Amino acid sequence: MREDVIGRSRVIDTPELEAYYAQLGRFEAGALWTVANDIEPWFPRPASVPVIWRYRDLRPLVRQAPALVKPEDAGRRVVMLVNPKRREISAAVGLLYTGLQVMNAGECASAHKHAASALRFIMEGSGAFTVVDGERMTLGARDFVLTPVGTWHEHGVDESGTQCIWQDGLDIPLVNALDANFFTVHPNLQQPVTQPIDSSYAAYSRGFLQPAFLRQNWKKPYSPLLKYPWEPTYEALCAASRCHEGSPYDGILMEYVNPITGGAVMPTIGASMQLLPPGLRTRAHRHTGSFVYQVAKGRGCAVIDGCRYDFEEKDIFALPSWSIHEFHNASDTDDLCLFSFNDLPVMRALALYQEQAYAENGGHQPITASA
Ligand code: GTQ
Repeated sequence: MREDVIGRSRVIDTPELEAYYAQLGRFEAGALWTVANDIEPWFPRPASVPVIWRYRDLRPLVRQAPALVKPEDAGRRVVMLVNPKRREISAAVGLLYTGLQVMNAGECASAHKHAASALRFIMEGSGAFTVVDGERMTLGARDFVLTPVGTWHEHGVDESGTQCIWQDGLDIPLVNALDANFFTVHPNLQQPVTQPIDSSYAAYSRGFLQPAFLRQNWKKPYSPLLKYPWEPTYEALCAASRCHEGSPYDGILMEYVNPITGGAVMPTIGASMQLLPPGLRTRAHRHTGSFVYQVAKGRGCAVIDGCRYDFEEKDIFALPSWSIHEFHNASDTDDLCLFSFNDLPVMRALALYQEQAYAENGGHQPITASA
């Protein structure tokens, strides 16, 4: 769209200019003023749109996958969640990927590593495990686990377990946008377990106590703690909510952190769990950064750029950068907990983080449509 503002491109094309553009094109060149207003928007204009993926729609299809493909043939048997405006890069929102992985009892995927960083949030089933650089972790519903950049990892379910479904979150589109992705299959397809089960959790799980014998040796750019189980997470949220109001925009939001730095769990991906007490409606705001949410507990709605998205437990939704959003716990009796992961570590490292409160209507935005 043509803008008529001094300081912006406002050239009116003529046949002479069109001919000039054609000449430039012959030499892989172009006139900046033909695209300047598009490539330098006044504020972020995300390609991604808000999307909600309802678990009741997807669960039967995810559960169908094991009858159709074997994990050893699929590599990873995953139903990916794709933003309709980001199909060409398989992103859920911005430069973040997400998918639902399903594994039957007794199945295990081959070990591999990649430059992309990954996380899992367990949705259902028992007996799931993941092995990361020789450490085997047992996983239950709503546990959060990291498989950071460059780590050998594989996932499976014990013979004695049940079919498991978990959400994968990765920065694949980001790493590909930077032309920096590598992928290696483990030479033995399975890696040896070299440490006691859940050993990083044993050492690092009490944030206010740090293992002095370990932390001085930790030089990696991600958290040495790889598993963040649900029970202590929920306990911490409930304890904080008894004493604090929380943020007007996010309620009682707790970031999963690298216990050594207090910063994000991985260099490119941050993650949080937030509690919104019964009936709470947050104020609207917007900020840079793309977010993928999963409803860990309860039900409610998000209002994103005026459109209302009602959600239930295990639904997943995408919040594009700079979209005005607010949350509402629809229950008067039950907590609402939202798990989310995001690209905030990238935004912050590149000095691109911006935040703005929505000022009208007591901080709430008008709802113009329902998804
Ligand atoms: O398990 O590392 O959903 O590499 C997509 C790509 C999971 C994984 C996905 C992956 C993985």
